[in-house]
Amino acid sequence: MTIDRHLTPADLAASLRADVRAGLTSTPKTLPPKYFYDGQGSELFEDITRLPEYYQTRAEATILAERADEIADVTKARTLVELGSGSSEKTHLLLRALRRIGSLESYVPVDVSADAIEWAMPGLVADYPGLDVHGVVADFERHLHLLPSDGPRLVAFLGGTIGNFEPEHRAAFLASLGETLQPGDALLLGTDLVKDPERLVRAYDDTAGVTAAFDLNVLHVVNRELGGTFDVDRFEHVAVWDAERKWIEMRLRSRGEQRVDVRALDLSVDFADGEEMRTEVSAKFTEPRVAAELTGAGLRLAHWWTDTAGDFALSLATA
Ligand code: AVJ
Repeated sequence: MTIDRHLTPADLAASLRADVRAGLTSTPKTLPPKYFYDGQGSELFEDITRLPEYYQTRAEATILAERADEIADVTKARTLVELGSGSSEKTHLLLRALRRIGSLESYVPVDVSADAIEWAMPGLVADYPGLDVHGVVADFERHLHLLPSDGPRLVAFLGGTIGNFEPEHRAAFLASLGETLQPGDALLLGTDLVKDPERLVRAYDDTAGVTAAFDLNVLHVVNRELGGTFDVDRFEHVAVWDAERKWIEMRLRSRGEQRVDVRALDLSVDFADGEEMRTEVSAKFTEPRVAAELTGAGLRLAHWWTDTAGDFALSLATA
């Protein structure tokens, strides 16, 4: 069990400062979704995954349960690299299937959070005797070339998180994956699919208000980490479907005119009454679009699997 660290706490603090400054001084104002996930935000996200309106996590788990053996047979992966949190039941489905066919030697969870990796590793080592668990603390948008390369590798990027990237950013990320993957390696990608806009909006604006609390939590993060003075009660959660760009946007709308200071940035920003700050985009896909974007990155869509309702897809792409 080893951990490579390509990001220090100081690096993370510096990106938070730069991102919050850039976002709050741009028009319209934005905050990047990656800062949702402090301890409280991660718990709220877990709660989201159990909401009746939020079908994605269940749909992806169903597909994976049905397809894990096939994925193992097709990839015969020696190394499973997982981009993003690596402690979920979905990871276990893949690990079990790859162990069953005897190909798997190492599991590489990659996350920006050292805590997330350190927390998950001992349990994985205990559950899979002999498996080399090799954590990597890294920004997988920048450090892909530093990942262990014992092939064949299966790189899993699940949960639909790729939907949080804006198009240019997503293209750059896929291109760098395309360059990193060697012949024989594969990418397993989870994407949420275009569907009835009303269902999509409900998935991001649930009746219990959990998603609203998750969205507002980013203001607590800025207050705590950067000495912000956001009055969280004076913002409200909004979810909007952008039919042209095919994405859900989460926003925080200012209730009334207000000034917010961010002391660590020496910054004051004014919000107009009703002004909306964008906190997340979550893009929704179709098969042709995923196929085209993979092709554009030098990858080939080899398998496309959905749940019966056609809500969510897992793609297996080869280098
Ligand atoms: C974890 C990024 C896939 O976009 O659906 C859930 C995050 N935001 N509810 C998503 C999220 C609001 C989620 N991802």
